[in-house]
Amino acid sequence: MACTLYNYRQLILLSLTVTLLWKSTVSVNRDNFKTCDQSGFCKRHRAMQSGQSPYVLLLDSLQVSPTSLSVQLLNTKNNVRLLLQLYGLERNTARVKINELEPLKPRYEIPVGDALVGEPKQQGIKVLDQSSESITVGLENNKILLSAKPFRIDVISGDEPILSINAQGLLKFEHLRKKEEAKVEEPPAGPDQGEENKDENSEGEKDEAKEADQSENKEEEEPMMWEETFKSFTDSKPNGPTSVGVDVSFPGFEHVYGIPEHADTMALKSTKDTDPYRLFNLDVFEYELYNPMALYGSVPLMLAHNEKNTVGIYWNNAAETWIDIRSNVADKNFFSKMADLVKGSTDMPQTDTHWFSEAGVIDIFIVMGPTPNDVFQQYTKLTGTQELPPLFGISYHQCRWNYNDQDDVKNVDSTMDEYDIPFDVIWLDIEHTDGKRYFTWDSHKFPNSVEMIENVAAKGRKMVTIVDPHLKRDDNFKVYADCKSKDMTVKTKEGGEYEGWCWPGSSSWPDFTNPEVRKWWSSKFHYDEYSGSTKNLHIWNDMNEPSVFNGPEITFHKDVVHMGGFENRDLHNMYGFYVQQATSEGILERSKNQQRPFVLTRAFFAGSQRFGAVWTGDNMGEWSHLKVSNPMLLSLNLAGITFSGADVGGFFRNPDNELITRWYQAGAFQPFFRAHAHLDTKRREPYLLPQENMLIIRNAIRTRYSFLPYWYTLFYKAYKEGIPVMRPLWVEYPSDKDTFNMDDQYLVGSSLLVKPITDQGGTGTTVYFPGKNHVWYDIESLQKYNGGQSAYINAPLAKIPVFQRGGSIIPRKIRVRRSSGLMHNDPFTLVICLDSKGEALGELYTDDYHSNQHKTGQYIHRTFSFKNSVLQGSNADPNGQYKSKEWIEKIIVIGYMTQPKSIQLTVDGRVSNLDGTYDNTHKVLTVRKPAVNVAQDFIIHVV
Ligand code: NBV
Repeated sequence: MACTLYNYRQLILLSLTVTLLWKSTVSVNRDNFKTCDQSGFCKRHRAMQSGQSPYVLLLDSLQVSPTSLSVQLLNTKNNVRLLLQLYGLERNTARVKINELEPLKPRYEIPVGDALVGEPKQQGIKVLDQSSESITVGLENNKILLSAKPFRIDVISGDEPILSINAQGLLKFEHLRKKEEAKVEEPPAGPDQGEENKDENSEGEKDEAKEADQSENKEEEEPMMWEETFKSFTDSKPNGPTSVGVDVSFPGFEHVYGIPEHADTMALKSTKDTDPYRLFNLDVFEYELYNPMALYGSVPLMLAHNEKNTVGIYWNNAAETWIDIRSNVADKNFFSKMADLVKGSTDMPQTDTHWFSEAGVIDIFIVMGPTPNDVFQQYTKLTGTQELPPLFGISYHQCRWNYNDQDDVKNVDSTMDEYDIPFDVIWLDIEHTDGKRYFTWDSHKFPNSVEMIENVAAKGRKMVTIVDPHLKRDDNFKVYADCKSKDMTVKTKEGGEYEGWCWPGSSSWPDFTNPEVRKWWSSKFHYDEYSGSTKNLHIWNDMNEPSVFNGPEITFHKDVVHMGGFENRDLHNMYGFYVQQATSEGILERSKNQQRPFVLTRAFFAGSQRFGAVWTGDNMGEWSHLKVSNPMLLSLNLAGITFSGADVGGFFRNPDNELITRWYQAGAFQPFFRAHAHLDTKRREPYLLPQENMLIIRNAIRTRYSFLPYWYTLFYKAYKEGIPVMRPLWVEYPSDKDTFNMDDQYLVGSSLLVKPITDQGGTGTTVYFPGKNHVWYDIESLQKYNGGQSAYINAPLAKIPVFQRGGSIIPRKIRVRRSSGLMHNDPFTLVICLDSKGEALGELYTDDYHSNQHKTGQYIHRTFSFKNSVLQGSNADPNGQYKSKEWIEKIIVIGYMTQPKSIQLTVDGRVSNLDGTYDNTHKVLTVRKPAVNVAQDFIIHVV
């Protein structure tokens, strides 16, 4: 009865607020989200005309230190001065920061240690040339030219410009001002300020200042500067206009990538006929595909790539940001393309981008490559690499909204076993709680959560519960009462507790931007605080954009106040980042920093990769959403967030048997692999499907498990070096133009080529095999394909087109068990695909798969090479000291052309003979039981 009553109340509470969200069964309710035209600052920046920059560098103010320079920038229209700082940073990276010289109060900057993992290491710069018009500095092999009038920055690599800032003259810096100052008719602040400046400044500056005084062009008051209304919401804008923006051009580049999260192609499109790409973390119900609307997370990192170079910029700003893109190639109309064809025009391609944020400062990191891997390393030096997940994290996850009670969990767990379908984690969504009070359990449905979790864990599995950041405003709810009494919630602009609506009804939100609040939140995961939890329980953060049902654009009002008096406007895109950070630190702390946490988040920002996994939110059980999952994940991977996935099966709607089967096949080759479904959908655990589909899905999951050693090694590389696990083809084949737009096939590491079937009724697909001298082998049929060409691959329902590169050695575990936890000590099979020279290389990383001891040397990193019929296993890293029970059970050499006479193993100087078989039809040599421990050096001679 209590339960019915509760549901009824809940229903009423939510019906008022959520109907809007729930009403649409077709697609996103666009009315809930701003267009550029409805956003004052977006409109103002977008309206700017190129070639009219009022900014000049005051070179007389130049100050140079060994690693940086600073120089003032004058806006000749309003006489406001900015300070530009240019830093040389390690690894071919530069930083350009522009702030007001004398802001009325400090403008928001993301604290160092948050998005940026630490203070970036500076590196020497050299002034190469200096005149009254420009200054040129050298940084490693690149030159950075700062021109004074009009102000622009050009980055030159060798002799070629690769990036320019303000070349279009779109720099706009809305200085902080008092409201009275800004009236249209008032005389500008210029003359007074000019007087002051005269005393302080040198000759050259006086001239500029004089020019500014004489300028007729006063900064005008424009609509929406001091207040903005969207639907029934008024944004009070107590600080008035505060936005910043500038253009960044990539001469020589036709392709740009990154800036997730958008449900769009991997190669970004011109926004000439659309809104700009928007970065503003939002809960977008039933999101639309192939448009630049904002989604749950934001990483303001853009990469530009051509046959010779890869460069990138990281826009270190957490406010709402829009990015316009223009391309002299894509934006050409039909007639000029025809004219080019006739003239044989060789116009250099160029992509022009225009970035603008509602608040903060301009803080651009230029990562200068020149290779894709250089860019990944440069960027992850700044924001951190992907934290190494525990092995269960990259295994298969079984989720739905909701597993109803303990019996349900037990049932799913045992039925998966009955059908021999491996899985590692079973998840509990919001219904497991006592009335959406996170950290609690519904005592009727989950009377003994510890027993439930430990039963699941007995098979090497884990559980995950959801913990959202909204707190039910109920004084009897411990977490809320504590948060309130400690005065830790986000505040209204008047200073009261901010209240909004979410799942529990009336809710408040802890101010996660405050490190003290994060510490407090972390403590809530300690075993004595989160009762009913155990070490085998991990966490899922949802709704952390944050989602506020009755807020503007379903999120916080922009004028809500965080620590230090900063508005949500200043830092909105960091909120979700902090939620995951605090959660992950809590899970880490509860084990006294011994165990790796697993935390999934929906909202994210640059650097979120340090705290766990990300998923692409509420997709739909439709073919188009399966298809878009690849470009969405590729964009995330390019932007450092490599541990990412999409709900397998699609969250909304009921996918048919074919779609869900194909989705599992795709998910099995994506980094984070979790099936999930909406509360209203039909149950769809794999064993509920017709046998044909169940068997295919089981096979896809088992294939994932067999490749776990390879995935784990790739995640280690991502953790160590920042190289993404899931890669566009151009990352490995940077000069192959044909790959620049490819986002329906991709590479896992450098050795697996994957092209999942994403079309209804698809029975085959054309696969492009990159690398002119490469060969590729179908992982099942072992059929060989030459690189540098496309081939049609038959792919009936049971087939996943996946190919191993000739020249690679992939470690696998062929004996798949119920969970990866039960496979920890199982032996490896080395699958060697030979290249055209009969050679191959590979590596393997292993450790205890769950603790942090790998950070103190408890790991093993091995390399394998096959050359001249000799396989050699050696240590890749002498610092790795882990004692593993794992051993090498089998070696399969594909593409070995002659039947061998004998196979000899040498370990520690001792020689023994090994058994082998040879399949002459497929040219496959199988070597049995070398039985060497994974940490041992060995040599195998095939004679
Ligand atoms: O917690 C319920 C769901 C969750 O299952 C989903 O994965 C999240 O993206 N959550 C959103 C809230 C409700 C969405 C309609």
